[in-house]
Amino acid sequence: MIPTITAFERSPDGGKGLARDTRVRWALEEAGQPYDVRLVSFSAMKQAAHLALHPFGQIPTYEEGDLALFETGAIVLHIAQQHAGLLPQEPNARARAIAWMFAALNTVEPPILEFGSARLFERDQPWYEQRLPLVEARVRARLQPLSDRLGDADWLDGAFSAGDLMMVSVLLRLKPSGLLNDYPKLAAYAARGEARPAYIRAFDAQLAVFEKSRS
Ligand SMILES: N[C@@H](CCC(=O)N[C@@H](CS)C(=O)NCC(=O)O)C(=O)O
Repeated sequence: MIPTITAFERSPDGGKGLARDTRVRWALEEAGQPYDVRLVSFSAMKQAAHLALHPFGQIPTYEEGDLALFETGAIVLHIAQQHAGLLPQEPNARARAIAWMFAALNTVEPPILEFGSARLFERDQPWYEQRLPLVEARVRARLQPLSDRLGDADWLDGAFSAGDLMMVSVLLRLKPSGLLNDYPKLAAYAARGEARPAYIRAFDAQLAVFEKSRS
């Protein structure tokens, strides 16, 4: 059965891959699973039909037969559990890969989101210049240990997994700030993720939606 995901009709990032449908598309591409996309406007996301799929009125969602999911962690985990290639078979290695997914979403992404929001929405505030270094320090407090743990390895724990897919997706949110460049091992790690053919297909597909919305 071909799943259907939702994505922004017109992504606020201009198709730079930051909208979270990109990570779901990437997982589906890694799995070799075709998918359909339903585009939604900001107003449609807050209406009953979409709220039935996503209680917070956001994208992406994932529908497959009787199953409807929201939250990229749950969606990518579901895809990874159903298809080969995103999680190791060996039970302990599989559990560790899932731990990295949680680490990406639960430990690394929150300060990165806070930093991004501060840079985007708080510039006009009188306290912006004072607050930003505090928020940035919280991001750095995650990046340095992550870089130390990665070391010179290509991926976080053996072969590429859904844990790397999620971690790279989260790190890429830092691109506009340039902060990742202070951590060359992480910058190279994120670039390795971006160079994967499945990522490129996912990125191109979400960019094509944005470009079509402008024509
Ligand atoms: N934790 C959620 C976050 C979902 C999320 O923030 N989606 C954004 C797009 S990347 C969205 O729909 N924003 C519009 C809104 O919140 O109104 C996940 O990982 O799926």
